[in-house]
Amino acid sequence: MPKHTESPTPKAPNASPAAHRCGYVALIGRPNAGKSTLLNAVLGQKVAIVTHKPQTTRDRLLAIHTTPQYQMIFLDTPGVHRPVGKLGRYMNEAAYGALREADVTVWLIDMHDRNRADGLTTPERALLQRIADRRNPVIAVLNKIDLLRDKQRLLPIMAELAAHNLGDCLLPLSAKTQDGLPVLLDEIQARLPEGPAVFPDDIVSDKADKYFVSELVREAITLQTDKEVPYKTAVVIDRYVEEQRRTVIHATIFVERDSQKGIMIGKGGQRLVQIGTAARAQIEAMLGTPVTLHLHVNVAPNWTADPAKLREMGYQ
Ligand SMILES: Nc1nc2c(ncn2[C@@H]2O[C@H](COP(=O)(O)OP(=O)(O)OP(=O)(O)O)[C@@H](O)[C@H]2O)c(=O)[nH]1
Ligand SMILES: [Mg+2]
Repeated sequence: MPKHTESPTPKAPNASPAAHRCGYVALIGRPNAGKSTLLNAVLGQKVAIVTHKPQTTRDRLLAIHTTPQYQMIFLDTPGVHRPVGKLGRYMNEAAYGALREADVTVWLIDMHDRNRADGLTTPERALLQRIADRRNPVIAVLNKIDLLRDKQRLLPIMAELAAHNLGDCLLPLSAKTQDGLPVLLDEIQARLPEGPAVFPDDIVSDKADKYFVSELVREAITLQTDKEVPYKTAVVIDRYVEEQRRTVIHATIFVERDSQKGIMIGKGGQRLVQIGTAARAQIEAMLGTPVTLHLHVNVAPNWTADPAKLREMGYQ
């Protein structure tokens, strides 16, 4: 998670050399394709939470990779999926919005998707239509090649993408091992518009520490609960006090039903303690200070279906 997370004010255009490039890069794909893993790999630090479960990312996350030659403003997005309720639609819209905004689209395709026969899956074909409708450059990343024993399996997908005019840049890659990452950065750079940096070079994200804290709690919950619980959970930071040598944080975990609250707390409060311990370790690593983390669990009936409640949970 980034050390510099104050909300940045975009810089006024400056007198960078003409060859300097800057632009928005959307990371788009189905849930679990590896978008957030790729973002963290590019930035060399944990900015986005990652789990093995689909629909981990809930909202658009802006994160910035700056070098002397270029500034890439990445938009990590929720995986495009068949939406359930208002939250699902909100998540898809966040992805489509980033797609519209971006100068370059990086489409991640999960080569380890169990639903794949040959070529693209049916949901990927639906996404292809959306992506192909855009005029901006598209880089198709065939991700998780570290898990792919038979590299021939890349070929039908490459042929299908080429048949839809998306064959300009097809990159087999592993976000996990970072195999192929330098080539990807070169290809993105080549497609960015020329222009000066938009953000100061020490800014990594447009989100404040509080946001990353709530995400790290949600990551711990997603890893330690099952079935529908992670998908019905939101985390809201109630108090955030930076003392001289310690950060004291109070957060409320919202679920939709009493039964989910019971699961979250666990027998004798054990699961909540485990969630708190895991989250605190991550938060301390991010903030670089000791942390006291107080977690409370509350029921907000049907919050994933209610636009006003979604806003209260920070999804707006
Ligand atoms: N083996 C392997 N696993 C990967 C790779 N990239 C991502 N993963 C794993 O795939 C899972 C999903 O990764 P995420 O980065 O959360 O995927 P995402 O596209 O952001 O998913 P959503 O936020 O749900 O849309 C995690 O368990 C990652 O560790 C890869 O290149 N190789
Ligand atoms: Mg993600």
